[in-house]
Amino acid sequence: MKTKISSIALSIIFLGLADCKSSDKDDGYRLWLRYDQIENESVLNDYKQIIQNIIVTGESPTIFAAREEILYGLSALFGAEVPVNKEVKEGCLLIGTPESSSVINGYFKGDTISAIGNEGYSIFSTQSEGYKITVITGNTDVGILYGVFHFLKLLQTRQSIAELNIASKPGIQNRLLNHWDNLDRKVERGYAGFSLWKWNTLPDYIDPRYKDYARANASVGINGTVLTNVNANAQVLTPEYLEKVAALADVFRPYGIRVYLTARFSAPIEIGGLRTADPLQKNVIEWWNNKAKEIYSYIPDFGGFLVKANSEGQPGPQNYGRSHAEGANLLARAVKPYNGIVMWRAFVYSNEEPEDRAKQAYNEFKPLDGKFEDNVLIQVKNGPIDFQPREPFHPLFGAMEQTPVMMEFQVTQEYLGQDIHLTYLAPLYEECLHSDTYAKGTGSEVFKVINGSLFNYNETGIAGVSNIGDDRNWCGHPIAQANWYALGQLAWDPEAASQEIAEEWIRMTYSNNQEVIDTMLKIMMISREAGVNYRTPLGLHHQMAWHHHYGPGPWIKDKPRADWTSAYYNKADETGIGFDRTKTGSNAVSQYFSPLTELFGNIETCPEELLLWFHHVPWNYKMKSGNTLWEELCMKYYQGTDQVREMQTKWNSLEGKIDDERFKHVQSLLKIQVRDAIEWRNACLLYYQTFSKMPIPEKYEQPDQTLEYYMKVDRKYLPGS
Ligand code: GCW
Repeated sequence: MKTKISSIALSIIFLGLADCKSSDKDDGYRLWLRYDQIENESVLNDYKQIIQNIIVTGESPTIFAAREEILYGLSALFGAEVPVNKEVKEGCLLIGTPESSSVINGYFKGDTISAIGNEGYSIFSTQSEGYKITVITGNTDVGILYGVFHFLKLLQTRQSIAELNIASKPGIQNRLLNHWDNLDRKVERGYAGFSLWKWNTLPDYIDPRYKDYARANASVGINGTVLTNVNANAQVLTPEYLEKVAALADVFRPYGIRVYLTARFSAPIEIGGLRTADPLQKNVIEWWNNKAKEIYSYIPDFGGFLVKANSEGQPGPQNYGRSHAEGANLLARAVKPYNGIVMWRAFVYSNEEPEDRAKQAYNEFKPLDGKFEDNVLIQVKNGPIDFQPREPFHPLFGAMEQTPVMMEFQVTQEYLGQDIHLTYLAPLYEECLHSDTYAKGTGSEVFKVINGSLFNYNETGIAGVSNIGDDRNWCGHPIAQANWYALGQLAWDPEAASQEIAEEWIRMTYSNNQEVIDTMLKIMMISREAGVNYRTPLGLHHQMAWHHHYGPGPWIKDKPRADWTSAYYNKADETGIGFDRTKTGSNAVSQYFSPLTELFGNIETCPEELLLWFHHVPWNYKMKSGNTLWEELCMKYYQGTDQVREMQTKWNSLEGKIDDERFKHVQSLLKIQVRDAIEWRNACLLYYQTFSKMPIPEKYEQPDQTLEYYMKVDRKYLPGS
């Protein structure tokens, strides 16, 4: 799928020289599209030698967007305007499709450019009539826009542009953000302010930010956005709102971004005046068909629907005794004439069933494989519970041969410190994407499921639950921008390495100074593991406080639903701790392919990082290190707090090397994170200790508060819940 030839590691030529003075202020608004002037004279001169003038051919809103970006980006980076030419001369940056430029056409002799499809691009250095030139091309205008962003990235990350030969195309078709944004602008699990969408002033007022949002997404290849919360409100499907949605779609369209909406299954009742939403009833079918027609009259390239049905109180086909397939197909048929898709979420677990929650989605959907219309994708969270700091991959990846399964990652940090803790999530994404499902033997990794190559899916997709709000810096925590960036990069190339993505992002967003890069890389690359260690090491999960999910709450029990409590998941008692998902327990291991069933199912071979996910383990069980389980648990929790302190020390060393504004912001947040990590560690260990009855080894700093103290911590009014 991927034919990317440039490698940041290979072609970095210019290192050193900080681009930022410590007195600089940067509020983070520009994200990774800062285009600060290149300060290193020799680098700048080399670039200016190669790019002396520009030609952009073609006429379309997308080409205009590409032209605006390249002119703005280059003049900002160069500190001088680059002249726009009509004819090719020495040092020309020639941009266009083979159709719009006869010179470019000459290189491809009338053929479309194979290997880059209809969204990819090619960037190459070449000669035209004796002049050295650089070409950015694609088969489509949006391919060119992506190429322009890639080219600007080369300059922003100070790579050589002398001998370019780059071809790149996306590995996944539908690359989306999911906004859990409500119509009152509150964002479910959103921590970066209110929703960007100002429904009350749309469609008349177009906030300039909408365009910057589109630019940022296009720069990482995101081509779709679901505007509304999966806990859906049917009102968004009324004409009053469709007009507003259409206005947003108009802003996003030049940037290759389609809009999607969440469909509330009971909409025919709530806004249509019907008595039922039964998917097999004629009037319900008609209602959705008409609704789709109406939506497309407002938004001709509307992407389709995302649906959460029969999950956590949302209505769905099962209310009428119908299956998920019958529900999904109803909507799929309605949007099919217009090339729309339906993304039907597999995040379901029943109120009534006593079955292990981790097993329920598979049990529900596996029997429906092959029963869906061909424009339905099943959207599956990365793990079988719910975006925990660490989960094994969801067993539905690999289980659905005939129905496309798409990925849902959470970019917003619901369980990983929200907008306060520094957590770079790409290592989590990478771990999941590279997990081998063994669906067709060794080498059946999750990324091959979602890029469609394993089962030849006709549609492929990936979605990230957005962490964006109207905070000036978009994502709350300054480093959280990296998670938005990484989601886009992995959607484009699901095999990309999290560390390379981080390096690019640091270079563009902070500095090309090697010391800054090295330091920030170390902090970012350890941050997710640190977060696992101080919250839920060794496969523990769902130990967070009730409702807001921010702090610790391993003692949570006796709530209306057992599977919303921590005790349900830790199963801590005098004999040990952990959830038995082997044959003697819930047998969730049987949902995986062999050899994983056996590997996970055997306490001796189960990876220790998932041990308590799959096993109830005695407190004095001997771990590979020689420690007992209790000692190992203590060791991990203390390692977690040490790692955060290490992150803090490293960050402090950046003072004066990056701008003061963001330096101080992260510095302050890290102080809170250290405090919180200690709270997590102490609270969890003190609680588990009531069962293990073993001491926290003396070599560790002992908790300075009692369990009762931690149990009384009551955070009120946290955002997002
Ligand atoms: O992660 C959980 C959240 C809910 C969310 C749900 C889901 C939108 O706590 O707030 O609801 O999952 O993914 O549907």
